[in-house]
Amino acid sequence: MQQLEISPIDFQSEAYKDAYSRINAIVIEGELEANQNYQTLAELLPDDQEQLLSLAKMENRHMKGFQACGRNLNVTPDMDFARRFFADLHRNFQEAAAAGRIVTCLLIQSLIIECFAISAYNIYIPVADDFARKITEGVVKDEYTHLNFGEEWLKANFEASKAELEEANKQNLPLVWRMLNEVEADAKVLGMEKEALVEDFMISYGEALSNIGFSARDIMRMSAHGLAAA
Ligand code: PL3
Ligand code: FE2
Ligand code: FE2
Repeated sequence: MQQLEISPIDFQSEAYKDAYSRINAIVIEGELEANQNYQTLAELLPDDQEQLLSLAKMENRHMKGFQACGRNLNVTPDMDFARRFFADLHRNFQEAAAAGRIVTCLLIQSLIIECFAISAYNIYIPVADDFARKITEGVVKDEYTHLNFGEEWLKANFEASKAELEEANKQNLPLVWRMLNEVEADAKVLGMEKEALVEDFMISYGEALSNIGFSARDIMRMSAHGLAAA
């Protein structure tokens, strides 16, 4: 028996395609930078080089998948917008890498960016077009393994990393709230609510901090950084 699916989203409307040109670009740029960040981490962590290079390769596949999603909807991603969107987080990662601050690099890429991606992709999947949904479902599975890499490394080095993690969280978490505000209007056009994104992010990020070894009290304090401004 065939079932009729009534979708309120018109994937070919000008409004949808306009919003998609920015969201799609953000995701493509995010995957590209993630690819570069894992290559950098592979240099900083020679013991884990092989694994990190394999994560970098996965990010490259993700980028290609999302480029195909844009093409499928006849949308040209606004890459200039996306580079500006990531500029602060990108600069913080590069400065940390140049100074050999591995803990900060892992917090930015494997915790913050991966949790941001996981929440965005999970919220996107139910409202995506069929083509993009299949791609995104495959991608989000990989992102959990990337988050897990960061969690495991930071857990194994928790006492030595704690102070740097707190400082890196303080510097970078406010950027996430600002970025969420910047995508709020476009995300809504795609059927994604900011409240759902924030909630999902908080859950993933809080769980990650807990797995690494932070107490519930630490997590509350750390997650609230910069939130007041959001
Ligand atoms: C690392 O593996 C991935 C980095 C990507 C970061 C993406 C952040 C996305 C925020 C934008 C919210 C809308 C998502 C729409 C999903 C296609
Ligand atoms: Fe990815
Ligand atoms: Fe990832």
